[in-house]
Order: sequence, then structure tokens, then C-alpha cells
Amino acid sequence: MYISNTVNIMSHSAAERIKAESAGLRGTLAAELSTPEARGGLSEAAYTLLKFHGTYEQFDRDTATERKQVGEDKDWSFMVRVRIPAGRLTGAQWLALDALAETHADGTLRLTSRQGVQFHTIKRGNLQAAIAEVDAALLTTLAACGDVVRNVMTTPAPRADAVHARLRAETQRLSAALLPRSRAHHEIFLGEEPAVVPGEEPLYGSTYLPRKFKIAMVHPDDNSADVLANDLGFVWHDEGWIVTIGGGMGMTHNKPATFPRIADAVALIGRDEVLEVAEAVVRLARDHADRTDRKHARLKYVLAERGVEWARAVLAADLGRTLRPAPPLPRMSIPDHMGWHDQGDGRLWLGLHIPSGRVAGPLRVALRDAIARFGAYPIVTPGQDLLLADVAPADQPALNALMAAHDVRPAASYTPVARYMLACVALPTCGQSLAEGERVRPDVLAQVEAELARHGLLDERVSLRLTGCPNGCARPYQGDIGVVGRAPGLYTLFVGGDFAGTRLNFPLADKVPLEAIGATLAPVIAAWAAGRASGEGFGDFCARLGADALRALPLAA
Ligand code: SRM
Ligand code: SF4
Repeated sequence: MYISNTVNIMSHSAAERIKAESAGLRGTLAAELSTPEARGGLSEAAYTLLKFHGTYEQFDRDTATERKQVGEDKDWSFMVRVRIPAGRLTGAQWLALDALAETHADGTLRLTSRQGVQFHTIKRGNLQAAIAEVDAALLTTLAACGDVVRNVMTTPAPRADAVHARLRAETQRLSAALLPRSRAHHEIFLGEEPAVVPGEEPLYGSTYLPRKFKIAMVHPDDNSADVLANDLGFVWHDEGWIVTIGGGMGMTHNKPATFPRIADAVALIGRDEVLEVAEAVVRLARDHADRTDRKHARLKYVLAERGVEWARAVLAADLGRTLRPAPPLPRMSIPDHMGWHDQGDGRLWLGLHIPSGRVAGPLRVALRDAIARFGAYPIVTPGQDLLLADVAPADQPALNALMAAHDVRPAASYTPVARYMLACVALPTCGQSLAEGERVRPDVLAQVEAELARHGLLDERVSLRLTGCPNGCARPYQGDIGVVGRAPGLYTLFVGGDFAGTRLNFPLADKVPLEAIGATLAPVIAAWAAGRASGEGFGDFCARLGADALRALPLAA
């Protein structure tokens, strides 16, 4: 069914008008991209539409002020994001992306918190070639960003069992089925002849979705994809799937109308109903989320305002059948994917911790060699790390030696808090960052490690998530500890989430200077050391005591 969602377009946000007038994501993109690297960035419309094609125009924020002072324009470039359902690449695809990093980007690959790969600092003259190279590797950047269904996530573990096979297959099927149908991407980036009549978008309609839409699929024993942070989730259940709706992280400081949210369990569906239910939930977001205000346009606000019963009724009406209410969500957990593991089919995988997902220098060389020599296939994890799968046991010693030769540290040499830490990109490329992210990761980590070490707690699993702004790209509001950029050098600290990602944390302290993060957490960590129940996690302890009690703790001497 084709539904026009252009009604009342005049009250809608500028992005809605740009989409409506774009003729299926075309706009003036082809013309603007073919102009030489000119002074100034692209038009607002082109900037907005490019996201759907998987790329953001950015500028180097480190040099912007200096350049302005001497009358020079910003140093413009593009971030390109590759959509990688389930984080799975072939060895050949990795090698193609590795080559692209060298020829068109800054020589690094950036593994993302949604199992994707990003490239930074691609110049306008190279953008089309870079995207075409991604396509030639049988990958795509289409719908890696934009108001559409984004990359679909699942557990990265390459376990050879029926559950994991099904999770992978469903994830990849959903990702492919929910891609936009417009051929604009192929025309603008891949040299396809323009269609005489641009086709329709049967699912999305002419204005696509009000906002980004994210999906993850998990088994309760492995919630490493943080399913409850997604607009739509599928949680494995003996009788099918529990459907969860309305998760999301983004908020704005001092705007209580914006908030992170853990998804609600809405229905229990059969094992084979994933795609039709996913399409119904996408239609629900398309038709009911707020197109007038992009800060209020995610599906989570619809759920917060209208509730689970309403959502189930809308979905039932759409699907033409009743839906079983969901049972309570099962207890979730997160296994350790790092180091060597038996896949269950006679092969092994090696989990490598990659701080902030930044693949550069000797690590990049080591991965390239490992993949080329040993036929390992790479899997990007939702934790910005990499698994090398399908390794023959006989190759294990040589692969270990290769990693050691390039000084790639085994995961076991990192503390658990380091291994599970997430940090977003932030400066210098991210236009939204208020403070540093990835670049101060070592500093934030060292401060937290020092406080844990003081109490002999360095072996504990604590999830620490750092972002340069409240948009929440490292899912900071689900962590035991969230460190969220507030202003240059200042952060808001959150505590009280749980390691399994099923509970939101709460603010502990605001406007904390970067160098005081450890000291601010110190009394809380000390209280945990002294007063935790047997085996109680840091976030669980904080949630049990509550914000007021934690804030009243005496500061460390
Ligand atoms: Fe994100 C915007 C990076 C995962 C919530 N995110 C951005 C942009 C594109 C900045 C911008 O709008 O100009 C960042 C690009 C930085 C750069 O220079 O590369 C950016 N987001 C990332 C990545 C690369 C973080 C990372 O370090 O790994 C992740 C890419 C994932 C991928 O491969 O698709 C990334 N972003 C997330 C997640 C985590 C997730 O999806 O599990 C979230 C929180 C979940 C959610 O969506 O609610 C997230 N990003 C946002 C938001 C806030 C959305 C909201 O509802 O308010 C924005 C801003 C926006 O959309 O306006 C944003
Ligand atoms: Fe940028 Fe903010 Fe996302 Fe970090 S959390 S990458 S600063 S948008």
C-alpha cells in the first residue's frame, strides 16, 4: 500500500520538505557533487539528502577557528558509513575497505557502535569513487544514515548453532528487505541511467520516516547489541520472539522533553513473523511519530505518550489479527567475546579489543595480514571491537605470533572496564560534539581504573561509556557509568545502569571537569567496595542506593 505522508507538509520540519521535494532522495545532489571542491559546504537540502546515501558533510573542527581568523574557509570533507548487517564482512570486503581507507580517507577504519565501519576526511572529489568502491565490494552505504531503517544489529558471536544461524539470517534479511527502493543512489553514485519516472517507495512513502529507525535482534544470553536501545527489537523466546518497541538514547541537556528510553515489550510473535511485524512497526513510526519537531520525532516519544496497549492495537489493526501480549522480558546477559573461542564447528574465533574501534597503524596491517593469510573473516561487534572468525585450530599459534609481531595486545591484557568501554567519535569530525570523546578515552579510562584499583576491583566487569554530547552514540545512559559531554572539558556523569543494558542510569554530577571524573566517582566506588551485596555490580549497587544517597556521600580525601 502506498501512503502519501505529505499531508500538512507546511507544518513540518525543514527536513520533511526537503525529503518531499527530493524526487526519491535525488534533489540537486548530482549537480552539487559534480562541482569542483568549491569554497563553502553543500546546500542544506543536499546535506540532508546525502545522509540517506550514507554520508555526512563535516569540517575539521580543530582548525576551523584558526582558519576563520586568517580568512580561510573550513576544511570540508565527508564521513562515509558502511551498512554491515550483523557486522559480518568477508575477508575480501575487509581488504577492499582497508584499501579505501588508504586511497580516499585518513588511513583509518572506524568500527562503530552499530557494527558498521566509518571513513573520515573523504574529499568531495573522491566521494562518489569511495561510495562506488564500497558498492563494488558488494556492500552499501545506502541507508547507513538518514530517516530510514538503519543497519540492523545482532550478536556478533559466530557460534555454529541453530539460534545464532537464525539470528544472523533474520538480521541480514531484515536489513535487505527494509532498504529504500529509490534508484537515486545507483544513479548518483554508481553510474546507473536515471529512471524516466522515479519509482515509489512502497514502505516509506515520499517523505520516508520522521526520523532514524533502529533494529536489533538478540538472544537473552547475549544482549551485546543493547536491544532495548533500539526503536524495534526482537528478543528470542521459546515460542517465537518478544517484540520490543520505543528504545532510544538521544536527549538534549536541560530539555526534559527529550530523554533516553528503554524499549517496552509489546507482543509475542511467531518465529516466522519477523519481517511482517517489522514492516508494521515501521509504518507505525511513519504514520504516528512527530514530523513537526525532529527532537520529538523518534518512535520512543510515541510509546512514552500513547503506551504499549495502544501500540499493540495499532499493530494488530495493521496486521489484521490480534497480537499476544508479551511475557515479561527474560533476564539478559552479555558474554565475553574477546580472546579465543571455539565456534562449535571445529573452527575458532579470536576477539580483539580495539579501543574506540579505531583501526590504524600496525593494527591495520596485522588485521590485513591475518585476513589475507589465514582466511579469517571479520565481524564488527556492537562494542566497536572485531572478531576474526573461522580460524583453523592449526593456524592459532601463527595468528598469535602475527598479532604479537605487530604489538596487537591480546584482549586479556586489558582490564574488563577497558574491554567493555565504548567511546564515540566526537572531535574533530563530529559536528554535534560539545566535548571530546574518543580522544580522551585513555584519560577517562585511566581515572576510572585508578579508582577501581584502589579498592582491588580491577577485575570487575563495569561498563563505562563516553560520549562528546548527549546524543548518546555510545549508549551512555545504559552503562554502569555514563560520561556525557556537556561543554568543552566538562561532562555529566551518570551511574546506575546495569551491565546487561536493561536499565537506564541517572545523573550523579553535572559539569564535572575532565580531570575530576575519577575523583567524582571515587566516593561511590569506595561505597560499592565497602557495601556491595555478594557479586553486586557497580550499576546495581548505585541503583539500589539511589541518586540522593550517592550524591550525599562524602567526597574522597
Ligand atoms: Fe550517532 C548523530 C556517530 C551510533 C544517536 N552519530 C551522529 C553523527 C552522524 C553526528 C551528526 O549528526 O552530525 C555522528 C558522526 C560522528 C563522526 O564524525 O563520525 C554519529 N553514531 C555515531 C557512531 C559512529 C558512534 C561511534 O563512535 O561508534 C555510531 C555509528 C553507528 C552506525 O554504524 O550506524 C553511532 N548514534 C549511535 C547510537 C548507538 C546505537 O544506535 O546503538 C545512538 C543512540 C541510539 C539512538 O539512536 O537513540 C546514536 N547519533 C545519535 C543521535 C541522537 C538521535 C536522537 O534520537 O536524538 C544523533 C543526532 C541526530 O540524529 O540528530 C547522532
Ligand atoms: Fe557526535 Fe555526540 Fe554522537 Fe559523540 S555522541 S559521535 S559527540 S553526535
